[in-house]
Amino acid sequence: MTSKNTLSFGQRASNHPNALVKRLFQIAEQKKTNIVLSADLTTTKDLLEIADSLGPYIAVLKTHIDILSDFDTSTIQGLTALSQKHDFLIFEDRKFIDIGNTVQKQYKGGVLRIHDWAHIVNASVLAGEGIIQALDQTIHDHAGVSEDRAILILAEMTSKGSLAIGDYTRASVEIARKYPQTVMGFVSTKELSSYSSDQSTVTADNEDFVVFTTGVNISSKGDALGQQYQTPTSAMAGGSDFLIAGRGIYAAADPVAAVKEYQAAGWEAYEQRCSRATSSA
Ligand code: 5BU
Repeated sequence: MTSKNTLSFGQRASNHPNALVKRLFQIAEQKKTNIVLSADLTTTKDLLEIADSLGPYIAVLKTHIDILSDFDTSTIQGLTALSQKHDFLIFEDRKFIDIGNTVQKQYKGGVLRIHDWAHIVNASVLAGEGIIQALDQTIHDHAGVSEDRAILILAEMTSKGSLAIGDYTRASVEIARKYPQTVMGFVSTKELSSYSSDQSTVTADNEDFVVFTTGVNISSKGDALGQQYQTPTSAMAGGSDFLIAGRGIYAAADPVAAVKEYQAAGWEAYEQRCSRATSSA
């Protein structure tokens, strides 16, 4: 199987079976951005302010909704309104990691009601396939919004000493292949379509997983707690599609200037990849 990621987002949108992925590719093409802002702010006011000022330059806003000190319904109303105003998707970086039955309750219910508002969520397959089955079932149970919801499997992590490697990463790919309607791709440091230990699970011709790469920073190599960064250019060279950046953007002296710099770097690398593929075809 060859990766589809040398095609343009527009081409991938027209062939893609998943409605939310089509929409994501269309947003990226229209706004000329493959930036996912990791908006790790801890009050609703700060979160909504940064989402409003940087919204025009991003394709997706990634949240950690449980780090807010004042979460309430106005948080979600505000985020949803800004997602419509600026045309970005919302990705709750919840990293579900429990038995399926518990995860369904965490996804649908509780105070956070994540399924109501997050277009994208992510999950680890450490506990096995049941977790993806559970999320997939919840999405399918909600006809009407189901075409607006998708899952990323957390196939690798950026932190030093991460154990999300090797067999774990291969299992992530194999499980993803079984849920093409709801698993849109991976959070990983690179493109993973060649990862598989089991040839029987391979490989529909139209398979086109979307790769979200976190740990992206233009000016830092890491932090004091094990985070490891790569640049937008190196992430794109590894086959990433969407670049997740947090402190490199929102903690910059001028976040609007910073997001524009990340947007330009990510988009230039994307266009170069497409044009290299065209000229070698
Ligand atoms: P930063 O400020 O760009 O370092 O923030 C990175 C964000 O991405 C932060 O919200 C993390 O929780 C998230 N993250 C990560 O850093 N590494 C990973 O492997 C995964 C998520 Br999965």
